[in-house]
Amino acid sequence: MTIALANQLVAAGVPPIFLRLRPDAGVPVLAPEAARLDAWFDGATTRYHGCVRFIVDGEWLYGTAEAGDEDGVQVAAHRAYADLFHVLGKSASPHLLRLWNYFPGINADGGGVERYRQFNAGRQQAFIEARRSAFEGSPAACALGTQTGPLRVYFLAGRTPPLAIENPRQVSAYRYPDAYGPRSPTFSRAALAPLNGPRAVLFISGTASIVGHTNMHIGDVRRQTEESLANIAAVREVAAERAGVAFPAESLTYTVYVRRPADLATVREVFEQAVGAHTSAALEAIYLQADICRAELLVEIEAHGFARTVSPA
Ligand code: 3EB
Repeated sequence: MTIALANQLVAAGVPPIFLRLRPDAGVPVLAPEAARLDAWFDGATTRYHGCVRFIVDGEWLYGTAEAGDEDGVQVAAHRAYADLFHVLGKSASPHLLRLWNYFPGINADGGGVERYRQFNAGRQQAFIEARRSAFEGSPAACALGTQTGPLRVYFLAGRTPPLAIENPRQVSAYRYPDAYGPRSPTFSRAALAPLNGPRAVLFISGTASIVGHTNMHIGDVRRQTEESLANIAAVREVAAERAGVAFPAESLTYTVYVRRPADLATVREVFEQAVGAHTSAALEAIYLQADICRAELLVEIEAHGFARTVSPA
């Protein structure tokens, strides 16, 4: 996929990972091909509730919530999450694994409070009202800034609760101090879910250059990329302990968000050196232009992958 096409897709609100569920295999298959998502959502099985459209296959539920932010992004986030929790509450696949959040002006001022922080307030409130854990056990997620469009929240849920994984190098995001906003972000660093097989799927949340709760290497995109990859390595290691099987860097599928298009070559060089330039991880990674949720951050990397497990995750 070209970067220009990827940019158009994000601007259009299409998520950078396209899930295609195969009821026969019972496992989600992930690929970076936009056409697959379109084909998937074309099916007659699409259902609607409020601002959510979703499909189910007996195992997985995949949906999209869209909310305009005429009344501010806090209200939009609350509406999107309230509606998606309503859908999940009536579903046999109620357990969120992974969310992708996209909305414009993520670092812009929303009337005294940064819009990302307003988003966090609406999101956390909806989790609490739905009696979902807004802290330990939150789903994996990312939150990126688009150029235009409504808030779009894409979500994948399953029949069994995933195992939430944290990063020992980082303060859990749901425990960030309130210097980063009155309501903390609601996500875990990764979610690990068992599949038939026995197999497991690992979703690593958007991962940036944060150690503890502090932004590292301000202005230095090379070192920010290295720090993000060090954080992913730490999450992979915890996931490996929990699953009883390794998740090597080159076995994962990555989406790399770059704030400034001019940084692409540097980010790519660091990333490819880390995973191996000739690996499928390097060849299949997609790079997208997006604003990162803290103004100082220049790059964010997310990943997912599968492993054959010895013992159930
Ligand atoms: C961070 O670690 C960087 O608000 O859902 C990464 C992943 C980030 C998810 C979210 C935010 C989110 O805090 C930003």
